Formats: sequence, structure tokens, C-alpha cells
Amino acid sequence: MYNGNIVLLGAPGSGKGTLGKQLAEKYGYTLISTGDILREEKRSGSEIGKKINDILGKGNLVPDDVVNDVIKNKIEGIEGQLILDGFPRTVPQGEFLDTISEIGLVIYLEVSDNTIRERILERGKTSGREDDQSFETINRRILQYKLETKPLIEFYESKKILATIDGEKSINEVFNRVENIIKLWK
Ligand code: B4P
Repeated sequence: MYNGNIVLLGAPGSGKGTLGKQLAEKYGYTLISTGDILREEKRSGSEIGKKINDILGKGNLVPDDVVNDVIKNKIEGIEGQLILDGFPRTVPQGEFLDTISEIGLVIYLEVSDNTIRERILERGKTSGREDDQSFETINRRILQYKLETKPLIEFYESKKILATIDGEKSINEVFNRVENIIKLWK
């Protein structure tokens, strides 16, 4: 059974948050969900919250130095295994993460652009999230994902710690497949 830290990588709406919650619940990992943390900063009206207010609503990525600081403060002092959902989202964030934590497994959830659009619009009916509401914003998020986040696939492939999962499968099927990987991963 793998007993190190895990990164969940994938497009917006690929199921990182869903999977992260299931893994944390069953195996007791500490779940660090960057999206949730940033939305909480926004709600709290903190200095960081004010800075990122517009960025989140428009579906843009928050600047690397801001997210890096938030994550560093969040994970400092945590004992035990971490699941990082939504961090890193750029190669510079990945390089920064290497300086503050050791990652031994990256789960990449692969989904098509159409699935992303369908899922996010569906979630938008109840999430109340501004960035889930329009095709324009969702398409911007997909484009940013391709430009900024996809290069991380190669970054982690070259370290030989990337496991790719078909994120089009049902929630239970995705979870079962990931569980099998964790059980076999050294
Ligand atoms: P996040 O909160 O991370 O949101 P997400 O990428 O949209 O969602 P996720 O992949 O977790 O999908 P979920 O499980 O919810 O980020 C939001 C924003 O925060 C970003 O756009 C950015 O502005 C900012 N941000 C976050 N991290 C950052 C970083 N590191 N740097 C800069 N900015 C950052 O699933 C989506 C829906 O699909 C759900 O409704 C779920 O029920 C459904 N679903 C999931 N898996 C399914 C499956 N297998 N089958 C069917 N439906 C499924």
C-alpha cells in the first residue's frame, strides 16, 4: 500500500474534488483542496480574498506566488499523508511544491472537453459558483487548463510518478481504479 503524498491532476470538472473527498474519508488523508481554500479566502474578505475576488469569478488562474504562499501556510506542520486537489496547476507551482513537500504519486483524471462542459454546467445549477455558469467562462477555464496545467503531465511523467485514469467512468469506477493503484504503488 502506497503511504506518501498524492497529487490529483486534471481539467476543471474532471472529478478531482469528488475523488479527493472519497480518498480522504476512506483512508484518512488530509485533503487540501485549493479551489475550496481560495473560495474561503474570498468569502472571508481577507487581503488575499480581495486580490482574488475577480480572478475566481472569471475562471482565471490565481497568480502562482499567491497560491504558493497559501498552500505553504496550509500544509506546514501537517503530519501524515496529504491529498492535493488542484495544486499544482502550473509547472512553476509544481517546482515550488517540490521544495516544500515530497510527492510520490500523481493521479491524472483524463476527460473530454464535452464532458467537462456538461459536468460544470450541471454543477452550476446548484453550486452557486460564478465560474460554473457560462460557456464563455468554462471555455476560458478549458483553454487555461490546456496552456498552463497540461504541461504538468509531462513534468510528472518524466519523474515516473504519473498514473492516468479514465475520468469518463462512473464515480465509483474511478474510485475503484484509483484504489487499486494505491494498493499496488510503491
Ligand atoms: P476547483 O475548485 O479545483 O474546481 P474544479 O477544477 O472545477 O473541479 P474538480 O476537478 O474538483 O471537479 P469536481 O470533482 O467538483 O478550482 C476552482 C478555481 O479555483 C479555478 O478555476 C481557479 O480559478 C482557482 N484555483 C484552484 N487551484 C488553483 C491553483 N493551483 N492555481 C491557480 N488557481 C487555482 O467534479 C465536477 C462535477 O462533476 C461534480 O458535480 C461531480 O459530481 C461530477 N463528477 C465528478 N466525477 C464524475 C464522474 N466520474 N462521473 C460523473 N460525474 C462526475
